[in-house]
Amino acid sequence: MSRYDPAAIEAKWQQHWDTEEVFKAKADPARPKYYVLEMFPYPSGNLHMGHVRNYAMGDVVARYKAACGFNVLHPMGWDAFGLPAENAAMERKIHPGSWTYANIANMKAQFRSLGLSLDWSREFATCDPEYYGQQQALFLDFLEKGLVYRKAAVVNWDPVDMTVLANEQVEDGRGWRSGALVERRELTQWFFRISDFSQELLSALDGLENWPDKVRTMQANWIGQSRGLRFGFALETPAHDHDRIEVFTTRPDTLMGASFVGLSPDHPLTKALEKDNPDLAAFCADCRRTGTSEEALEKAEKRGMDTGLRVRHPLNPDWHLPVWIANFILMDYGTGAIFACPAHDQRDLDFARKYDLPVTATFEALTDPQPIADTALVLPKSEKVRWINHFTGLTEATGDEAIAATIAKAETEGWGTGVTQYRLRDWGLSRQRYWGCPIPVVHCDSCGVVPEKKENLPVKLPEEVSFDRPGNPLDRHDAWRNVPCPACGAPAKRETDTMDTFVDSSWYFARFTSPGAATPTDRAEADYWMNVDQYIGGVEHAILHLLYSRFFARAMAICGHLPGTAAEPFDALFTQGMVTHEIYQTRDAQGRPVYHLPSDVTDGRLADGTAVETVPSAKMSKSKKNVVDPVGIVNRFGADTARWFMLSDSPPERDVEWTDAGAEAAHKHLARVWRMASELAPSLPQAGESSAEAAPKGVSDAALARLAARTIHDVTQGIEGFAFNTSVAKLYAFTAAIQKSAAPASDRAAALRILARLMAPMTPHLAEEVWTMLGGTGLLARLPWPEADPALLVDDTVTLPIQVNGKRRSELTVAKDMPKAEIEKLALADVAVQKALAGGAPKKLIVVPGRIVNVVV
Ligand code: ANZ
Ligand code: ZN
Repeated sequence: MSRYDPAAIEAKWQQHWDTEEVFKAKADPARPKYYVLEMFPYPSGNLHMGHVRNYAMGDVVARYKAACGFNVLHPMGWDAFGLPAENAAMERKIHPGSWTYANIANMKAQFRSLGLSLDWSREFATCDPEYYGQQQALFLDFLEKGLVYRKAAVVNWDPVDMTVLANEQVEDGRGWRSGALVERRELTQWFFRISDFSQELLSALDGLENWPDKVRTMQANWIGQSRGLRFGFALETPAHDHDRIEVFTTRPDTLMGASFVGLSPDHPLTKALEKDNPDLAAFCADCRRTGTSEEALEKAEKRGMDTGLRVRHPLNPDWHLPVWIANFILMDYGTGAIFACPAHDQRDLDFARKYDLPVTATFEALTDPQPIADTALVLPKSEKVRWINHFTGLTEATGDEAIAATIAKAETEGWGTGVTQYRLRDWGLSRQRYWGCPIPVVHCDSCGVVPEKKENLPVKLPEEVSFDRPGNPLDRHDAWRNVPCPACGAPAKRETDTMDTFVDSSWYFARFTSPGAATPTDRAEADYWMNVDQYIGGVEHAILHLLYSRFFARAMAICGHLPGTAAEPFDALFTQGMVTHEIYQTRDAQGRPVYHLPSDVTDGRLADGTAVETVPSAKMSKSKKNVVDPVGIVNRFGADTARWFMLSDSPPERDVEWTDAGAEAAHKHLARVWRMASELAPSLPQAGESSAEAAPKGVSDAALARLAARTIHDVTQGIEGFAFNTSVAKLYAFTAAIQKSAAPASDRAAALRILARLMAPMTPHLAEEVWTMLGGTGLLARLPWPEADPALLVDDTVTLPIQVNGKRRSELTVAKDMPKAEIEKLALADVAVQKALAGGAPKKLIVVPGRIVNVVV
């Protein structure tokens, strides 16, 4: 070989690793384990650069930890259920399964070309019946423990996709995929009881020290703890079996500013009233046309309707308040009813102004108090304010003090209770789709909902289905639906809802510990491999996926499928930045952007000379034509270049911009490393450094040995600290120094062998090649991590500035223990000093050892 040929090199080493099963993990209680996991991909069909970056990072960690002596588990699989497969089925008339598995085959080949140190023997797709059958077993265990249940609930209904959407799948009141306006419907759905774990999921965040703070904060906000008061307003005259309205408030201190009591359109009392009030029924029907999310309700215009009912204020039975239905009140938060204090809550104020309801302030600012106009006086709870006739007798106090005093009063007098409320709601998992894990229950007319027998699992999806109509094909698949009841044997019907795909990804990490087990996990394997030591993925999963996984780990522990110590399944989490690329655009006659492929742009112009605008560092997106295809890059430069560049330019947590120039520079560098090795190789005695030796040897040149030690140290620190870009920078510098070194060939070869070992986590193929070319034996992938000789890390030189007549003119790097006389000699020989002396002798020459040299001329 006369030039760097990544295609040949990479195929060769991938083959070696494969045949020697280097990355196959086996539990071994005698060895410390390390489980590194990157979030598994959705098999869309092709890898994108974001994947390459994500998996390159994971691979650095996996290979490094293996070299450090850990028994590493580094698995990969496919998050394979979900809507795109059904959409493809509809568009292309092909079965979702065929589409999915074809994509997996394609992507797997792309994965393999990257040379990742993955244990493919553990691979699974979540749409494999072996996987989802175990998920059904989990579901039945959860059912037995009361961790999953059925209830009627108001849901977001996507009328085009004909499915229920989670709140976060509703964007601006529209379905995230269909774009259709979402409606509210009441359906009986399955729910995981995640809200029972709110407190626990919140407080355990404190222990996750190796998670990014921003992720912990996002989770905490999502769980949304509020402390407040729960109490009731007595109805003046009972209506439809209701004699009081329970409310939840976080500001009980403002009770004297109550203006009205508000009910959600979905409140049971509202529903009772609707029956004999057609106007109210019409109003509520209208309200239900918006989504259920807080965001949707927040944005909608405030609307309401007076029910005509009146309630008594708990502090004064003669004080009567009207009861309104208001569209901004959620049914599944608190009690679905509120008391409104317009003076101190903006939503209430907007509402009160619109319907001309009273606005009564209960406190005012200490300095320069203003009357309430169109802006509510919402003060932070910790600020001191002046209270107006407060029923607890407070005058100047903070909101927190007033809240505490109010709750205490309510509890002593017995009309209310202090409570902690969470925003987190139970997780609705029912989806009316085909391409998901069937919920393993049967509906029987006499027995009700009957769990499928475990020996009948997996409940497999039927193969022959049609997607020619919207809705769930399982609903119209009679052969599949009609089954005998598992309890009484009478004709019954299968549940046709399938599980939310978030379920599939909430426990895959546990399944990887024993992917073939006949139960969800093999406890010995799970006990050995759990927890995931390092989890790596995109920040877009910072909330739901991680929260659901944390819930699942707890629920699985309750059912005995995981040890209790795995309740927090991910010891450390790293969220990487995006891969971006410039956008090239021109404008059409209307001024709208027209996008151009990078390949059509040369020096900022199109072929016809039109100048293009450049948008820097934009997220890659097909519609903007700024996507770089990893396959093309690997074909052109090799996987090592793609990996090296993805790791080199930015800190891993930040975005990195893909540029052609950057990729070319990375490639050139790797080619240089290869060339240096190939030039040195012939001159070496083929003695061989064996892979059994841990410590690098052979660099006798003092400067090179020192730099090698320093590089080992710094690269190691970079990897340990997830600062791969700094490791790469040190490797660049080390390469340049070896190239420039005048040390004997054997020294430079030894230095290059160290370089290869340090590069192995990043560019594993080239590293193996260089190692072998320079006489290393065995696979680098099995070689221990080099250790720096601590003696060589001690810096024993010092740099002294040289001042001439008080001005810094030069500097001198000398050994720390160099005698004064020698330093004087060197200083006088300095070019700048000679120039200043102009042939004469200095008036004075002062050497302050370790600090400075002063010359007076
Ligand atoms: C009276 C009040 C006075 C309130 C005031 C706020 C300010 P967080 O902090 O988010 O928990 N609320 C209660 N249940 C609701 C529901 N189901 N839908 C919509 N709003 C609801 O919010 C709690 C506050 O939001 C509660 O405190 C209640 O209004 C409202 F100056 O009660 B407050
Ligand atoms: Zn039955």
